[in-house]
Amino acid sequence: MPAIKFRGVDFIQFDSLLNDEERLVRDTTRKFVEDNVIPIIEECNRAGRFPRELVKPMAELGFFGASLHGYGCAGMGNVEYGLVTQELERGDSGLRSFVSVHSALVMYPIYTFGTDEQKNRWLPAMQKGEKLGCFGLTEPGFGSNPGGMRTRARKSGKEYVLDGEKMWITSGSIADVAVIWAKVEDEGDRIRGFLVETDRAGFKADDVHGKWSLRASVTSGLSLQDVRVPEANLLPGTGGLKSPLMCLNQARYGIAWGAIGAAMACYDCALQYALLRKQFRDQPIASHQLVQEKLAWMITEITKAQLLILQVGRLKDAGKVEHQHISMAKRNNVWMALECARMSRDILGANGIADDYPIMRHMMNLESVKTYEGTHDIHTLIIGASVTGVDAF
Ligand code: TGC
Ligand code: FAD
Repeated sequence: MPAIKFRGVDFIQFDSLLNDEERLVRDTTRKFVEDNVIPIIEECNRAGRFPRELVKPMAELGFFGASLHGYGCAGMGNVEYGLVTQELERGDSGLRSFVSVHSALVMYPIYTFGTDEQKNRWLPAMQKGEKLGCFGLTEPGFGSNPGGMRTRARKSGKEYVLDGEKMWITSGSIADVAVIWAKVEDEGDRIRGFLVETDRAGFKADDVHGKWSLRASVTSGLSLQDVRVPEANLLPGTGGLKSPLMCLNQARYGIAWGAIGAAMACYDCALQYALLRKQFRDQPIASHQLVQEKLAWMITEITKAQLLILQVGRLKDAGKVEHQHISMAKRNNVWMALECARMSRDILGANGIADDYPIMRHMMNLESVKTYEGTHDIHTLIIGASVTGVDAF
């Protein structure tokens, strides 16, 4: 089989719904991925290696904090930002994950909840990729229910002392700063966010090994034992679970676009393969109705997913988006992408399990994407609560 090269996916002239800047950002990111990610990603995936050499070029293209204004950030619209994550995830979910966490879960809370001093210290350096961030919400015992967290902060003179464990933290061991969510004992256990430099005494990050998913992304457990930070490290605008959930809205939005990228990679690969691969009477497998049914399902679902997230993006630009809209897009688009990966893998037969093709890697990555940032079922319940007015958590 000749090598299969991605050709882009657009069934209903979706491009005509984008403006010139949006198409330009999409095309620039696509070229970056084609030139820099595709040639190395299978090796990174095999080796379990995060391609750190891509951090600087991604910074130069304005991918970090892309939708923020000032501090050297690109000030992109939400659809432009989404198209960046779509293209990055067409390369690999792990790379998109790195950008999502750095931008939406670390730069965004500093930008939204931080002091001028915190913003000036961290945002320009993070935009340039000179400093990296991670986001510590999940704990070993509290994933879907972060409000149960055990991590505590207590005031001691002009410092806070943090104690606790965080688990499954993307970029944990490569980060310079961690946004740590903790209950503040002196404030009746109110949840607040802290900027914790990762070289502080008592802070430790240990990587999770043996992952079959997101192998090109670093995932760590964090331990904080009597970690002292100055009171100036508290993010003053944070207060309650609502604050980390506001960050999650930003990241979930990017994931809903990103999943389309992974689906497109799988679908386009399967389509090209089906036209080349011959079985029975020397005919391509694309000529069989059962194969066409799979391709038709995939292109229909990809197209519906594009329209859903585009509308959510337009609402976000207009300041009208609600978190349940983002939940619907994250839930639907990641499910859709995982189904596309499974169908595409099937179309490639035995070749589908080998890393000569990107499909199995995307499928394994998407298993994590289905779980993180709110599991599929948690988003079902968020939508359910929105339409019924009744919480079923
Ligand atoms: P609940 O009582 O419903 O809400 C607490 C307060 O927050 C408000 N709220 C939100 N605000 C903004 N955005 C949202 N999405 C919000 N959802 C709820 C809510 O109105 C309330 O406000 P107030 O003023 O009344 O205090 O909280 P709950 O404890 O019942 O939990 C709700 C639930 C289950 C939906 C929530 O905890 C949840 O979303 N759980 C999933 C956890 C999760 O997504 N974790 C992600 C960790 S980070 C990660 O996975 C990074 S992966 C790497 C990558 O991105 O690539
Ligand atoms: P659980 O909450 O234990 O859920 C297990 C199962 O029970 C799921 O199917 C879930 O849907 C179901 N369930 C739970 N509650 C209910 C309910 N009320 N009703 C019905 N079903 C329910 N977290 C961070 O803070 N920062 C990160 O950077 C980060 N990166 C991650 C990277 C990777 C690769 C992974 C896999 C996870 C990452 N996470 C991160 C953690 C992620 O957000 C959690 O894994 C996720 O929120 C789910 O929590 P859990 O794994 O503890 O599963």
